Amino acid sequence: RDIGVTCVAFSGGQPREGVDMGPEYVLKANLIQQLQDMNFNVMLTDNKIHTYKEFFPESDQPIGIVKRPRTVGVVNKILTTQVYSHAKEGRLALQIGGDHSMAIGTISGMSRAIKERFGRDLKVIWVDAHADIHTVESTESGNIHGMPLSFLLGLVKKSIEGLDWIEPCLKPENLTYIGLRDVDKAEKETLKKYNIKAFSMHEIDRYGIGQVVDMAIDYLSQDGDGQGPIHLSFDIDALDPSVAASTGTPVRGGLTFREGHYICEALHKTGRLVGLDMVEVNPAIGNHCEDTVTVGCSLIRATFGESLL
Ligand code: DIR
Ligand code: MN
Ligand code: MN
Ligand code: MN
Repeated sequence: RDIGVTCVAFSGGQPREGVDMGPEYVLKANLIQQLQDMNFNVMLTDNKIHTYKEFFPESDQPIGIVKRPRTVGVVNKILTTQVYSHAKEGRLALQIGGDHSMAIGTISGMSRAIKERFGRDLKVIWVDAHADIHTVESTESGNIHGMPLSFLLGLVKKSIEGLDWIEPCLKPENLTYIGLRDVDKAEKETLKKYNIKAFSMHEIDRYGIGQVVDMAIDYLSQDGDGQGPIHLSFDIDALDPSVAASTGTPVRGGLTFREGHYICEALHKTGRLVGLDMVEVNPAIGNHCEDTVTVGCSLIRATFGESLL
């Protein structure tokens, strides 16, 4: 099979420098060769990692407290087209980040391609310590990496400059979270209001990761033939900081190494995965960033079917 790989060397959705170096480190850790060794035909979107530096104009002043809306908007517009191009040709789409604001583009592009190819709605599994569902009105930090889902779900009625092109493309019933443990008050209200399925660390403790992933997949299998395409958006901060320390907003009490991999392996087994975002790897944080980079590579391989036996 073919994999289209898009590097998103972008940090504008949050304040910490270094997350834009995620793709460079992941590629240096030999990911492309590893995927080729798994017999994938790998196609890179760009020969050279695009830094997006030209899209950080001084003029991109905050709107309210929302930071860099135009920059995040233009980068995600490009990303939408890139992911769409891979997915409409039937390639698996791998996006390496970069901060999680990039999911605006990856899921916009993927859902458009899936709609055109199969006439169906995309389903999303969001693995994260955070819910990333703040609106431009409810955000406390102003960082757009905490808001991508509110745009994709169309929760924001009035548009803001730079982000007004985003079309709602995800239905609340097609979204499921795994790994949550740092959800802000307004986000909790949104999850309740829209009845969004979420398996927090509490449910993982209660049922074990095996049952949680089964329940997540069952939940996303209730329409049509029960085989709707799934996109996995994996924020590395879902893992416990003892496993993945090099990330901008670590939260203790996270997924173990195996729990993270199990999610990827089980989703691979469904045969329904069409895309993967691996985001928030920040090589500038911590003393052993190669450890987090290595875990990121290994989660990617697990998602694309690397087997243990
Ligand atoms: C917090 C932290 N909820 C915010 N969010 C994220 O800034 O809105 N950290 N996504 O990774
Ligand atoms: Mn997070
Ligand atoms: Mn996130
Ligand atoms: Mn080390």
